[in-house]
Amino acid sequence: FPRTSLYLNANDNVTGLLHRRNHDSNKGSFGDVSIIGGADGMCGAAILSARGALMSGAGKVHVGFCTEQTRSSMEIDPQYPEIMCRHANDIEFAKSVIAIGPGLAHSPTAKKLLARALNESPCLVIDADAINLIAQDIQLQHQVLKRREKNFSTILTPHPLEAARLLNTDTANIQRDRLEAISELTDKFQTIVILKGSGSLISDGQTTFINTSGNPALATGGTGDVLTGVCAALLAQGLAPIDAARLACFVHGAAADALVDAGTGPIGLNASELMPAIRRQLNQI
Ligand code: NPW
Ligand code: AMP
Ligand code: MG
Repeated sequence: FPRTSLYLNANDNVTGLLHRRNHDSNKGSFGDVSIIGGADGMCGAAILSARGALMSGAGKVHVGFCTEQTRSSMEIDPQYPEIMCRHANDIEFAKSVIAIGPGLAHSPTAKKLLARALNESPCLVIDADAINLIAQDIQLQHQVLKRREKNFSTILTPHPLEAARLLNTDTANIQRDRLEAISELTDKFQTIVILKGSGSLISDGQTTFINTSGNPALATGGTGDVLTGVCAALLAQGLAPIDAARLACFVHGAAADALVDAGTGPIGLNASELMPAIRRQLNQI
């Protein structure tokens, strides 16, 4: 028997999670997101997360690039100059919602930044290489657990191979029983978990949702980085972590479904094209 209650994550279940904007609201009302990642050669991953956050309604978006130099690898995102680019050391970890991992790599600097984020950031999305670093380091795993004691919010977003690394197993074993895998992940890390893939699962350990949107057009580099930015933006706009996680999964998948219906996929849909469609979903829902 499943150890948690199981629900579908469909249009009807996510409607109303993101409230209508007050007429007199300002950018401060919609929070501040900082993406930490984008080591040399993978700048794009952090940029995709930042754009995903911007297009999902965050009030302000920063990227902190994790380079070995003290300077940022990019001064500006030319396509979206709204995004503020700097070195990760110059991000205020305690003040904004932090999403760490896209293109972070495994350098000593990456590990230090992750330890800081785990300690200092009250609201944190952990993805990609941040997950891989945690999987390899028991100290970092303890730091994840400590966040629960401090009442800090955490969303962990592994794909099946990242989940396998966290549970010291292989992808086939994760995919054989995904409900069991997510239950082991919530038990082990005491966080909200999104186990990505066809029919992403979202769980807080008590309740598990099966996402109903999405299709294989999403099976292309960068779509997970976008999802991380969407999660962070929804947290910044005040959603509870479980609600941010499931609304993000739903609109991310629904955007891909709408694009495929319009003929922009499944072949050749790319992560950049997904973002305007996510924005449309968020405004329609
Ligand atoms: P296979 O091939 O089936 O054995 P990795 P990554 C598996 C950054 N990126 N169901 C599958 O394994 C990221 O942010 C940068 C089953 C797949 O080949 C990270 O920092 C980009 N299996 C870094 O690269 C754009 C599944 O996992 C393997 C699965 C490495 O991240 C791309 C890949 O996992 C990328 O986002 C599923 N649903 N999904 C940029 N533009 O800068 C995945 N797998 O080896 O951890 O590599 O995910 O690419
Ligand atoms: P990542 O592997 O981190 O880039 O994340 C890939 C994103 O695409 C996740 O949100 C997955 O749930 C989604 N995705 C990948 N393949 C599929 C698929 N076949 N069906 C639905 N969603 C998928
Ligand atoms: Mg990824």
